[in-house]
Amino acid sequence: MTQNEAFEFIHDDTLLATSLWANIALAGLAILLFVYMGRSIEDPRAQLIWVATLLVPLVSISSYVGLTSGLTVGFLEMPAGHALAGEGEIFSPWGRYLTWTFSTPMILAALGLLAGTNRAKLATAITMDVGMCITGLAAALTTGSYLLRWVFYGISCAFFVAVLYVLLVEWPADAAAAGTSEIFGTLKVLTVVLWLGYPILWALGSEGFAVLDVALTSWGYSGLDIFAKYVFAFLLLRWVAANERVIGQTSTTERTGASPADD
Ligand code: RET
Repeated sequence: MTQNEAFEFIHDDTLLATSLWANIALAGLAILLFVYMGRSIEDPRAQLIWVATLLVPLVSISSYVGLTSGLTVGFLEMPAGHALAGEGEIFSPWGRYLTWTFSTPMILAALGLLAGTNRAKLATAITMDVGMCITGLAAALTTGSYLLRWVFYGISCAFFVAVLYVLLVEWPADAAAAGTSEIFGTLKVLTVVLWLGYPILWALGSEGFAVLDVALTSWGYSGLDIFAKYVFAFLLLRWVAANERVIGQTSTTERTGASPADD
């Protein structure tokens, strides 16, 4: 199928098209709002959190323009065993899974910095997260074997468990030491609950058991994205802009804490 045909396929289906355009509009608004909200942040660590947060809607708008234009979607024949096997070529918005590789590490970087964590834990969370996204992409694109689609799904879930562990066990303790427990706690719950929705939706959607059709699956992701990206980022940024000094102190504590000269 040509890109032009893909573009027409998307725009012939109002529900599908609006699920994509709604996010382009919201990401655009979020970018303007976040630039405005961060305009007077001066502490370098708070600025880093701000940049990571701003990258979330920036990646998102690029991702959704890719999907809407037909550039990052494909049409795949599902293997025997899949609910849609033999039904012709099935719409696959693989660009979503690809761009999560860039957006979700930004979310984790912002959260990790907020918790005042160290580089080892930050690197662990981010690399495991990238593993999750890439193997999720592989699951969506595998058409040779139905079983292997789910094997990739399982591998992706294993990476996800590592991310959840850092979020639920390691970073709450770091945030307590950094004095950012309250906001971290709120954002942690929001993140964990919403992120769990993605693998559930994948399993129920057209890539998995196909209980939901293509347009509903797409709206599912778009809805999760609205909360996991824009609402999440807004709450984080509002707090950072108002509590820059707490973040500044976090970096000082970490530096002194890590210095061997202290012992
Ligand atoms: C997949 C399918 C394979 C198993 C797992 C998944 C998890 C995806 C997640 C995505 C989060 C995306 C966000 C995007 C915002 O930009 C790939 C669906 C575990 C957790 C928050």
